[in-house]
Amino acid sequence: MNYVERLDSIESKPYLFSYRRCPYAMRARMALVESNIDFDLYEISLRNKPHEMLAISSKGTVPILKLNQLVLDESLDIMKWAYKNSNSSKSLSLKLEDKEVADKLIALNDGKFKESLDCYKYFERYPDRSMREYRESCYFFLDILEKRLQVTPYLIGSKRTFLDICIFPFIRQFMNVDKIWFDNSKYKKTRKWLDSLIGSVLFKKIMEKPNYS
Ligand SMILES: N[C@@H](CCC(=O)N[C@@H](CS)C(=O)NCC(=O)O)C(=O)O
Repeated sequence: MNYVERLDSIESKPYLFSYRRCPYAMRARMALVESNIDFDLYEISLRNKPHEMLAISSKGTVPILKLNQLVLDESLDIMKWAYKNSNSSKSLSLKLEDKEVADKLIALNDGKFKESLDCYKYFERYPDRSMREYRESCYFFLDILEKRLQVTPYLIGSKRTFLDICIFPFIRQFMNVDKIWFDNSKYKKTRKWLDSLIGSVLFKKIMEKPNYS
C-alpha cells in the first residue's frame, strides 16, 4: 500500500502528522494517548513535508490532526479535541480559577517564553546578545513555574493536568540546552517536576520511534 492509499483506507480513524522532537507535536501526542484515542501517526521530515500534509493545511506546521472532514492544525486545538472525545477518565475540566491560570501560563509559554527559548537554543544565530543573556531572558517564566511547584508537585495541584502537558516539552528543551547549568540552578522543584514527566509511562510511549511495517 502506498502512502495515499494508506491514508484513504483509514479515513475514519484520526491521523496525526507529527515530528517526534517538536514540543507542540509532543503535547498533542500526549493528549491523544492519555485520552485513549486510537490514531495513526505519520512522522514527517520538516525539510521535506509530504504533499498530503500541505494539501490539508497550507501553514506547513506540525502537529496536524485529520479526522474525516475535520482538520486541526494547532496543537492546543488537538489537545482540547482529544480530551473532549476522551475514551479515558481523564478530562479537561479544570475549576474556573484554575482555567484562568492555565490560559495565562499557556499564553506566556507559547508567546514570550518560546521566543526567548528559541534565542537561547539558537544563540549562535543571534549574535546581538550572549547565550547567558538569552538564558536570563527565560528566567521570568521559570520563576513563575518554580514558585508554583514549591507549593504543589504539578502546576495545578497534586495531579498532572492539561497544563503540565502543554508546558513541559518546552521546559525540557530549555533544560537540554545546558543540562549541567540547569541541574545546578535554583530551579530545583522545576527539575523534579520535569523528572516526573519525562519518566512517565505517557511520555515514554509518545517518544517511541514510529515503526512502519
Ligand atoms: N502554533 C502551532 C506551532 C507549531 C509549530 O511551530 N511547529 C513547528 C515544529 S516544532 C513546525 O512545524 N515548524 C515548521 C517548519 O519548521 O517548517 C501549534 O501549536 O501547533
